[in-house]
Amino acid sequence: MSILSLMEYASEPLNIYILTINYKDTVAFRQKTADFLDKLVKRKNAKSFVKLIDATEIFVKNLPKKNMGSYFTPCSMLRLYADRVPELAQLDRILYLDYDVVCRGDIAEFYHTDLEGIEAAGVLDIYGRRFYKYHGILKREKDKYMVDARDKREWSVLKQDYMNSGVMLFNMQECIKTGCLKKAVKLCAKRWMMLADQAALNKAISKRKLMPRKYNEQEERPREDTILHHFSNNFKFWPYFRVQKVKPFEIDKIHSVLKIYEYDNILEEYKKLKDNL
Ligand SMILES: [Mn+2]
Repeated sequence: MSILSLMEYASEPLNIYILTINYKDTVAFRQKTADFLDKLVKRKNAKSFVKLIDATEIFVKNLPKKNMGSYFTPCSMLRLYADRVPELAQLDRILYLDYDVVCRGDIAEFYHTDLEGIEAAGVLDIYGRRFYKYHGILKREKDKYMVDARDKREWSVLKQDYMNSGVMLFNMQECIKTGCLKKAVKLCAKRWMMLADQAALNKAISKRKLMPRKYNEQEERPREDTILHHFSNNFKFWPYFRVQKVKPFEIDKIHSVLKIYEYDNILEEYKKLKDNL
């Protein structure tokens, strides 16, 4: 779904890397599927590609030990290993996207945002912005490294900087220079954290750029200007507390629970291709 939606709006070739591992009971992403997707994106733009990278070896050597039993799959940690994958480490920038992110506009402007002296650009986390007050009113050392590029300051009364890790634009060379991803992996090995990869990234990255909300909308429904819609888990407090999970490829739930119909074209296409995946 993510790739189909990206193809729909991309104004430039898409160089897509899928990281996977073959570890214990995680189901590895299949080469056959990657090959199929590669052909698919090339049909739209011959310069596009989808490449599968097996990071098992790198992962096993640096297990995020204290966070292995958490309810997120170990695959959610793979973004932290990008700097150890030679093919990725040589790139200037990487836009990391969760598999539950759907695109509804051109991401070129976001992708090309100025990252001079920045480790990563991202959007505030919908829950973190409420629950985690990293700075509060006190000015901390970290503030001087933060760049706020949001057109409106929708989510900030206090200085908030807790970013959602589902959409993150990494300046690879800066990340390698500061070692922030390695720091994040170390944190995951040392102690358990509820949102492991996200908490670790927020701790490890200090030179950050806050981007407008439209690049990672985490509410159930997208807004008019939303470019990347993230189907992250929503906490529901009424009438009883529960975690509502709807993923973009769950066609029936998208209709019945979220009552969203705008992705129907892409969903139709997805249905047709699904058997090849
Ligand atoms: Mn997600």
